[in-house]
Amino acid sequence: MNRPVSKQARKILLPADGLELGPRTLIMGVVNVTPDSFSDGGLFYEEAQAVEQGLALAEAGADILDVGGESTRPGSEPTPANEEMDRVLPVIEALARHCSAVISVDTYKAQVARAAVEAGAQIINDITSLGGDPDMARTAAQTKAGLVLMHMKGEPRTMQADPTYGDVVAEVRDFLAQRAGKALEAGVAPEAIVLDPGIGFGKTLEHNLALIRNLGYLARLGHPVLLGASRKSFIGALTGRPTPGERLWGSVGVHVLGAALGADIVRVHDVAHLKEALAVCDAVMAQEEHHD
Ligand code: PMM
Repeated sequence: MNRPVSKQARKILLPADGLELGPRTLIMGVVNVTPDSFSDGGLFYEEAQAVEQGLALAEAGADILDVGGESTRPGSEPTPANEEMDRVLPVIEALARHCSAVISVDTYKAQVARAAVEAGAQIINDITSLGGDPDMARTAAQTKAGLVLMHMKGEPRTMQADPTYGDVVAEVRDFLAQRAGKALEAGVAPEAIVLDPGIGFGKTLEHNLALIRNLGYLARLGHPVLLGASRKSFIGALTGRPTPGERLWGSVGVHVLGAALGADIVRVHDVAHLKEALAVCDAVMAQEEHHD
């Protein structure tokens, strides 16, 4: 395996300093301020609990905290923007004040994204890749926030109803290349864009596995790559763990492998265990590979 192209030293441009990328894989810790997320639904719905959770993840070594106020689990319904802002803005403000991790907001609504950046977020994590709100590309450009573009087929309400692709790896890559082009046209800096294959979003087990195996192929588009596979159901299918909270070891395994295959950032619920696993993985992957 060649050293992944994505692990070269570079920066993601953000409103403040920017985020250094390189051989060390960055960890994005998940802070869901929702009553119904698949993985931790309701656990951190209260503001104080969500802030406490974010601070604990930062303490455990998260580089980024991803704060979300709308569940995107399969079958879920959209949350009104006002309600989403009531959930996420106080949490973002508190985390930005009390810890040094970069804050990202998991939203596809431009209005929520703009308010979140004003509250201290520096990255917009848009699971619709600019498809959910016509104003999102302009908002990302104007705020100068980092922008995660994620692939999803369909929408959360219906996405797991028999997703089909010709060549899933090529289709996801082409989709993300096209959406990155749309962001660039709107004035987003190329160095602000991160690409994510969207594990579990309109994908079968086989689709997810093919996308993870080919993270390096996605990385060759030239943007940093994010992998979010934490506790997802394909891990349950492979390990025989029906409960999301019991999928820790499968999650650690897939993110270590993803890091070796080219992910620059991994989005997870359990930071401490993965931090140690990645320290080992990154040290090995930083070595020269011999070719005879
Ligand atoms: N997965 C979830 C939510 N947001 N954002 C990105 N960029 N990538 C993901 O894979 C992703 C995401 C669903 O998981 P959660 O409900 O446990 O947060």
